Amino acid sequence: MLDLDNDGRLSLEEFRCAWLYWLKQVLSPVKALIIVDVQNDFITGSLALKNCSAGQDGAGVIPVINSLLEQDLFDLVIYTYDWHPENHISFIETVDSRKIHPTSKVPVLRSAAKVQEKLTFDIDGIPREQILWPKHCVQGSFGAQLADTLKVVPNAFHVYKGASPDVDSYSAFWDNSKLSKTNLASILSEKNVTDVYVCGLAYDVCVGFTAMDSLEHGFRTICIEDACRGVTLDGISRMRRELQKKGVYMTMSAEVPNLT
Ligand code: VGL
Ligand code: ZN
Repeated sequence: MLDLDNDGRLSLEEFRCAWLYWLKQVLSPVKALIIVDVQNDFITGSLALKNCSAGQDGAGVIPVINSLLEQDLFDLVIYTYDWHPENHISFIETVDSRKIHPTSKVPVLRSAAKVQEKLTFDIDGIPREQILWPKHCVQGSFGAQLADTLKVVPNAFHVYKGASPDVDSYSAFWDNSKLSKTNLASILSEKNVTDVYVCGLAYDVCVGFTAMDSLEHGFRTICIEDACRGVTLDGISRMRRELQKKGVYMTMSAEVPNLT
């Protein structure tokens, strides 16, 4: 990858790239764990993963994550929250109150819209695609709280996403239309993080998109697979393949202590 000049010397620019992309990671890794959306609604509430087609129990991630936290393997821990207002664009219950864009495959009867159906809404004249979900993680509700058996470490950061009514946010870095950023990237760069470990709910939605954006921000990104649960089996395997293709490392929690 290094392109040495004719004398075999490394230019400053090449060194800068080498430092940024791998030397820093190897010589002084700073590890962050991002615990994505381990909230009641994905475990026992309106979007309980065990009722979704993969039939996975969201609560299964809790002992795995708690054990990772007890081993004190990370320099920084971040808890993310899906954090929606009452009239959020993703809620199937409020479809009727929204304007559909002409390019949308509008269901004949809007009230017959289905969960996980993709509609195109009209947001100030601009089409915006959105997958519908049952109302979940409403700001301040019980469903939006972290599962109470999840260990919360002191000095952790708490990042909230999806708070704007008209745009969803699967990634904890950006909303789905990249209109605005959360404070996650600045937390990670302020703390000089090099390695981002991701886990939580749901593998094929918020964990996956957070991992992709982590990679895009230049962090070495590692997905702890046994600390994730997903919505659909097909979605999980597609997300897994996509993440691996892009360069996200896949690991299991037992291996994490052996990684740099
Ligand atoms: C999520 C569906 C809708 C998630 C959030 O956290 O994975 N999934 N909103
Ligand atoms: Zn959501």
